[in-house]
Amino acid sequence: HAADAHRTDLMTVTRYVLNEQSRHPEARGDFTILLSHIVLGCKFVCTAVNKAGLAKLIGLAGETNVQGEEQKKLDVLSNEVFVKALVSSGRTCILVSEEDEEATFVDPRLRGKYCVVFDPLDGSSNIDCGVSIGTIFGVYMVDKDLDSISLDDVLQPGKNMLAAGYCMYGSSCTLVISTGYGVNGFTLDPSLGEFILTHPDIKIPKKGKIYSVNEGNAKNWDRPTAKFVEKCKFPTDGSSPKSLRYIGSMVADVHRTLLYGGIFLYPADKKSPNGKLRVLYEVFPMSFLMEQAGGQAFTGKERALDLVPTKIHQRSPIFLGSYDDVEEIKALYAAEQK
Ligand code: P6P
Repeated sequence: HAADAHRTDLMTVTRYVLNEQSRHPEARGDFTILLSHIVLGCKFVCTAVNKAGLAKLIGLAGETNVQGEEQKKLDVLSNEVFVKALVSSGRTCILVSEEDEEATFVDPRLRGKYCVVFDPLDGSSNIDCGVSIGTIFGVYMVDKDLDSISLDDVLQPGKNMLAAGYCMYGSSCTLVISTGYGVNGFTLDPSLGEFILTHPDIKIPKKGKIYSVNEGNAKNWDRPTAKFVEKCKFPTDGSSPKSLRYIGSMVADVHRTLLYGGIFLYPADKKSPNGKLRVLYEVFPMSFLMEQAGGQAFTGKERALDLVPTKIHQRSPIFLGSYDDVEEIKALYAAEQK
C-alpha cells in the first residue's frame, strides 16, 4: 500500500545520489563514491559530537581521557576524519579545510578529479552549551592533468561548484545537500545508520518574517546594512516588524532560514571590512544551497557565487535567504553607489 511505501521504499542519501548520477550517463560513479565518503565523515562526527557532551559531563574530556591519551578537541578530530575519508576515497586532489592553514594536495597516486572545501565543525565554540553545530562542504571538479594541479584549481567562483551541503548536529542529525538539481534534506536514522529523505525538494519562502544578524555589531555597520535592519524593526510600509532570530551557529541559522524563510546576514563592519565568514567553505556552499532552493545570496557588491576567491581562507560579507528580502538589501547597496 502507498501508506507503507515510505517504510519499505527507503530513499537513502546513497540512493538519492545514485539517482542524481543517472542524469549523467557518462559518469563512472566517482561522484557517488566521493559523496559516500563525505556522508561517512558526517556519521562519524555526529556520534563524536553526541558523545562529547556526555564525555564532558562525566569528566572524560579533560586534558587526557581514561587511557591517558591527549583528548583531541572535537573540531581537530572531525577534521582528521574528513581529511582521511576524502583522501582514502581516491576521488580528490585538493582539500581546503577551515582547520588547516594550507591546502592539502593529495598523494598523486591517490588523486581524483574533485576538490572539496569544508569546515568540519563550524560553530564548535557552541558545543559546551548544546547549541546545534555543523559540517559545511562544497565540491569542485578539476578538468586537467592531475599531476599539474595548483592552488588556482581550487580558487574557483562558487558558481562552478558541482555540489554543496551541510550536516547539522542538533536534536537530530540532518544532512541538507544539492548536486545542482534542487535541495534535499535527509535525517540520520541511528538504528539503520542511514540518512533517510525527510525534506524532499526544499524551497525557501519567497519572502520571510525573520532577520538573523548579530546586532551587537550595529555600531560598526555601514549605512545600507544599518538602514535595512532599521526597516526590519520599524517598517515604513505599514507591515509588521520582522522577528530577530540569531543562534550564532551558521548551520543552525541557515537551516532555519532555508525552512522558514527570511534573511541571514553577516555584513562587513568597520572592524572587519570583509565580514567574518569564509568564502570557500561557508559563504559559497550556503549561497549555492540558497539559489538551488529559490533564494539568493549577495555580498554587498555582487552575487555571492560570482565572487572569484584569491586566498583559500578569505572572508566576505554575506546576505542570503528569501529572494525578496535579499532584493531589498541589494536595492539599498545600489542606492548607496549612486
Ligand atoms: P558572531 C561560529 O563561530 C561562526 O563561524 C558561524 O558559525 C556563525 O554564524 C558566526 O561565526 C557567529 O559570529 O560574531 O556573531 O559570534
